[in-house]
Amino acid sequence: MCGDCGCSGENGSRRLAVERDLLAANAGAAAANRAFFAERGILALNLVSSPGSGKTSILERTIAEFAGTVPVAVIEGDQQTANDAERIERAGARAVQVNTGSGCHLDARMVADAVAGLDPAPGSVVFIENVGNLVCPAMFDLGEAAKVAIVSVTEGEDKPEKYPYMFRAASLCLINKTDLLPHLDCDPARLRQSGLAVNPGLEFIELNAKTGQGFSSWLDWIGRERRRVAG
Ligand SMILES: Nc1nc2c(ncn2[C@@H]2O[C@H](COP(=O)(O)OP(=O)(O)OP(=O)(O)O)[C@@H](O)[C@H]2O)c(=O)[nH]1
Ligand SMILES: [Mg+2]
Repeated sequence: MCGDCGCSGENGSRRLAVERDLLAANAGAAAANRAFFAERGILALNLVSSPGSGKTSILERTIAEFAGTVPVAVIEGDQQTANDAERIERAGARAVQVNTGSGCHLDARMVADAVAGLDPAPGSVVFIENVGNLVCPAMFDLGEAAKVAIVSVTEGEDKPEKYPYMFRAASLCLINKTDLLPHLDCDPARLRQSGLAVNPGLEFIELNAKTGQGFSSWLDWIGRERRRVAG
């Protein structure tokens, strides 16, 4: 069970009350974040996945593809280290690292603080790389326009059905590391079926951050979402 986020939900009425208060406070902060992004025409995307599925690698390549055309800022969530924020800055975008310590997810207040530091430009894209965890980040609205779930082909085809809350909360699923498919038994079609079983509206893009295959579809998806938030 989660040590500190209160997202488990089955340990008696006191725990349920704490959990309710926590999620209510988070919902207020998330609504304020969403209003901030909407006023400025900013697209905020919350990238969620298990550890190591390739969130930062996808962001590094996305930043390179957008260089000079789309302003990008990144909020990096990890329990410890500034490794990912340093990678993002080397890739050419501004980044703020949030260390959650024993915490297993970002919450909306952490994002509000990080956004205040970043002061993202109107019309920009703000990527929020959540802590690698397929459970708790599903419960926390950060004020994003959409959650993007990333699953790599090395993780197995049944992840969506095993972690349904995450894949239900997501609008898009990026199937990453497709360059490794020749070495694996994974069938991306079965992975899609697993995702659709828990979320019939889920969209999918197969890509890999190694060679960039599939990135044009991902960049098109972001472009579509940017036009949507711009009204
Ligand atoms: N072959 C291959 N390796 C990849 C791909 N994407 C990422 N990797 C590798 O996977 C490992 C983890 O990548 P990261 O981008 O750090 O993953 P992450 O999801 O940001 O990890 P955390 O932030 O620790 O949860 C690294 O060794 C990457 O080089 C890919 O498309 N193909
Ligand atoms: Mg990372």
